[in-house]
Amino acid sequence: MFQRTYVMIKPDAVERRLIGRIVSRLEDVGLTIERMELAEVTREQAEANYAEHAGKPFYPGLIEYVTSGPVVKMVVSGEEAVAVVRKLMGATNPKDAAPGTIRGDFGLSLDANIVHGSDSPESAEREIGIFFS
Ligand code: IDP
Ligand code: MG
Repeated sequence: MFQRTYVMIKPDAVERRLIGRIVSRLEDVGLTIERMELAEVTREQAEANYAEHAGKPFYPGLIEYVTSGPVVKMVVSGEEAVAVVRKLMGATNPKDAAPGTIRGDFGLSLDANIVHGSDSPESAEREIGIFFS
């Protein structure tokens, strides 16, 4: 099914000059970058995006981290875009992410794990609304 998903290159990856290589991986499989913007995430946007994790021990640090510097916000589309992006990203913890995935190749830290991608079509529409309103 044709889908849109929300992808975000997190602050550490922007700082490490990884934008081009991450966008290339999305384009390499044939996904379309529909929108793309370098921007700061507001605290309100971060809290809305990660609402499901509110109350967890890592939540304050997660909000702090994602608002710590510029990110790249993207709307990405294509056949099964949500699952395809999740596959390209790899496991949440870069230490568990397979080689060849974005997190597996570029990351080592669970806190700073390079990239965000929506986990369902419903999350995607909600997150696109948060970041592109
Ligand atoms: P996901 O990004 O693969 O969907 P989620 O479980 O939704 O993973 O967690 C959201 C983000 O919160 C992760 O990408 C990671 O940055 C951070 N995170 C998740 N679990 C932990 C943890 O146990 N410690 C620190 N940060 C975490
Ligand atoms: Mg998630």
